Amino acid sequence: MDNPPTLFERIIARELPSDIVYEDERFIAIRDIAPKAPLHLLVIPKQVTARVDEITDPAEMGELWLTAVKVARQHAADFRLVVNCGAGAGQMVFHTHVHILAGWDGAPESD
Ligand code: DGP
Repeated sequence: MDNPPTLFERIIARELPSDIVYEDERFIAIRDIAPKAPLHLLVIPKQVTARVDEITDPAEMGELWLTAVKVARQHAADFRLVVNCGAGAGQMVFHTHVHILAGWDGAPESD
């Protein structure tokens, strides 16, 4: 049986609203609903994997990171890219995505 669509698939299908800042054939980028930085975007592959460690094709992984960098550079000169992989690392939505965090006034507090 097919898995039910993920939250992000429903956003990609426009079944749920979101603030889309970028889209191409293979990726979408949206503003995070609960921003943890002045700029907080999510770059989401349209091809679903639950976790980033399920991506085994180097080209697919490279494209994800290159797209994240491209979208980040459209919004900020300096930025942080974060992927939470697994519930123990804070992942809540099990559809792989890269967080773009930026826009601090000076450097963020390190953690
Ligand atoms: P993670 O914990 O890495 O799985 O990150 C999931 C992120 O998704 C979290 O920062 C909040 C965000 N998020 C959850 N639900 C929605 C939603 O309905 N819309 C948007 N734009 N973001 C969401």
